[in-house]
Amino acid sequence: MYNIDRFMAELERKNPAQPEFIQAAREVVESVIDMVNENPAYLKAKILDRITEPDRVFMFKVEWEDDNGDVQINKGYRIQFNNAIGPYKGGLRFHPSVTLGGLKFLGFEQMFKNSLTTLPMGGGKGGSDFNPKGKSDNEILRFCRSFMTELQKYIGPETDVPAGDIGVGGREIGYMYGQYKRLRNENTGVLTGKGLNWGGSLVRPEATGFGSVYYADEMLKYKKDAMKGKTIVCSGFGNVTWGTVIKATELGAKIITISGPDGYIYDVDGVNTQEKFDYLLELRSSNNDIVAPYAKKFPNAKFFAGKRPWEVKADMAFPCAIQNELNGDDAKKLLDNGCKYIVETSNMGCTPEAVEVFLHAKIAFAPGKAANAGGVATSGLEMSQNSMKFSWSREEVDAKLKIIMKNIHDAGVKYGKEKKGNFVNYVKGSNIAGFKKVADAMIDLGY
Ligand code: 2IT
Repeated sequence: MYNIDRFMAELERKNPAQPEFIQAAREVVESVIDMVNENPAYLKAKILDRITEPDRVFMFKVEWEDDNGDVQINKGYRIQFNNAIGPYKGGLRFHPSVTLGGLKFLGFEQMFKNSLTTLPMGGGKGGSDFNPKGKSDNEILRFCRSFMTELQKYIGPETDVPAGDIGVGGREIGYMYGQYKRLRNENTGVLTGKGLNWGGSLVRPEATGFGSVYYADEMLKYKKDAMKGKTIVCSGFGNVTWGTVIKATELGAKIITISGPDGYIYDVDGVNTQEKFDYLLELRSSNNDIVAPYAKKFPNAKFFAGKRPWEVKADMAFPCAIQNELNGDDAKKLLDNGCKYIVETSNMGCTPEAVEVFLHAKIAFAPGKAANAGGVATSGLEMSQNSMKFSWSREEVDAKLKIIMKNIHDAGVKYGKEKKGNFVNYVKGSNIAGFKKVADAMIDLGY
């Protein structure tokens, strides 16, 4: 029998100074421990011990030359967490906050998220502490080349398929894919998020945000409610936020905030025109990592320096930026202001205290590993198209994404609906559904 306190103490002892990994693991273990303790096969297999240990971790040096001719040195990582249900799959994050422990949390989450998508993908994650902020296009090119020169030793279309994450978009994927081809002389789906002209899939750039809104739509329908007319506070201003505002606007909701590391924008008119959608992409590709210029461009919008958008009154909240961006006090503020739905679109965007506030208040809370799975699901669809050497239409990919998000939602209801009343604990439900498939596969495969 597993005892949660003993198990977590041992996990912390074995993984010192990795608070985000421990946070992610604790949430999953809390959700599944009763199910594990009731299943002799899981206990015999020591499933919790095995599933919390990554298969392997690569750490490497990335040397590159900046525009002044100076040599720069960064850390590079790839974590192959678990491949029980398919090749390792997950993004690459380029951000100064990247550490081994941070990537282990992301790889761990990715394993269950990928399981939820219903597609055959294992869990992986990687990246670098490289900071794209202020870098020239040539510097980004040289960094990506050097990064891939080492990474290519560990990946492959049937082994491990990286993609983008924070700081890694179409441009970076292009530079890395170019280097992979130069070194290996092969055209394969070794990365996803590729450009449309060189093996990418329609809808992949929008997919994380679209998927999150499709998931939210299912959650609302389940409560006999609808997106139409809802006001939404959203954080971030990158790729994920962009997809979210486009789809939420299409479904008749109004996004009134976006944010950056410098503060947030309150746009009373809504972030709801093609000009504003396009401007988000412009802000991102400027590499300045600030959102303030939005208020200059659209004078009805106001910029609040150094603050987060959770103080603004709205019906729904979509954290779309980074882990632990919404804490317990923010959660209370949202509830005091009448917010009814929280759709965690960033990975582990809410602290455990915030999640506790939402669940205690029996508010509909969609956890990131379920709500944001549309990105990697569409990566999975990109892999399928690459394998077939064929491309689906926008409508075909979008229809598949929609079905996948509905299935992920329904799995959360199946395992998370409380026996009494109508409340669905999507955290517990999604953790159990994601875990079960990986754990059962691990047992089938032996050790
Ligand atoms: O967090 C994520 O799911 C991603 N960054 C997307 C990963 C992928 O392989 O598309």
